[in-house]
Amino acid sequence: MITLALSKGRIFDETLPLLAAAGIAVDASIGASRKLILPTGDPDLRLIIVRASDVPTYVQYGAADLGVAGKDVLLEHSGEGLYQPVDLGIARCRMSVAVPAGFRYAEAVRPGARLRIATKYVQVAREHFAAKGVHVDLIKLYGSMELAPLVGLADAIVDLVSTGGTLRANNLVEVEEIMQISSRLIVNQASLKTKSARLEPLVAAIGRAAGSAR
Ligand code: PRT
Ligand code: MG
Repeated sequence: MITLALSKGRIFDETLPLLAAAGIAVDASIGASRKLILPTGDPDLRLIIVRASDVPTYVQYGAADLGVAGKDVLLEHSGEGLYQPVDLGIARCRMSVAVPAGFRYAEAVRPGARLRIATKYVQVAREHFAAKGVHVDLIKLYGSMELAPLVGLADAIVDLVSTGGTLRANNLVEVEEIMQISSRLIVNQASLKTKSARLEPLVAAIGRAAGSAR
């Protein structure tokens, strides 16, 4: 049995067409059910539904052979025991710095300055500001980062932006793009050896589906 870990929402929705193109049918309505283990058209392949940030952990420990995870999630994970063979090009967005409208960011990020940053992405934020020589106090949050600068918790946030609608709705301005983000297929390194006959063609087929989807 091969197990593929996915999170609900955009990753599930955007992975299904790739699986279909790779010859693996999944009943889309099943995603709305509360089941956490889902069958596919291939009796030898099942899906498990986990939190987006937990996908690398399930794959690392071999509880799932494969998974789909955002680059944002992978950068905050050790990556230990994981191969990242394919950029699927799905669930695209960017990781950016945002501040309240009117905050003079260009003046605030001078080398030697000090800033309070709220984010879920502390590793990326730490490296980004260290490279600029800016000291940061990082405040780890698990969601609704947009609120932090509005109530005085932080000067700025590092968060994912897609349409920009959430920032606009909260009177925040994107002042710096740190990187482009998309989701990757990740594979347990041991599984790739022990189940190579099954996994290699599957990884190749999903890779082809992703390549032709772009
Ligand atoms: O929601 P949950 O806490 O369970 O976990 P999660 O937010 O990590 O999962 P999910 O399913 O929301 O996101 C899964 C993956 O989708 C992320 O890891 C990203 O790689 C990718 N992705 C793509 C996004 C977005 N676009 C995105 N816009 N993840 C989150 N957002 C959020 C963003 O954090 C912000 O709050 O959407 C808001 C901004 O969207 P716009 O369109 O208003 O700019
Ligand atoms: Mg979310």
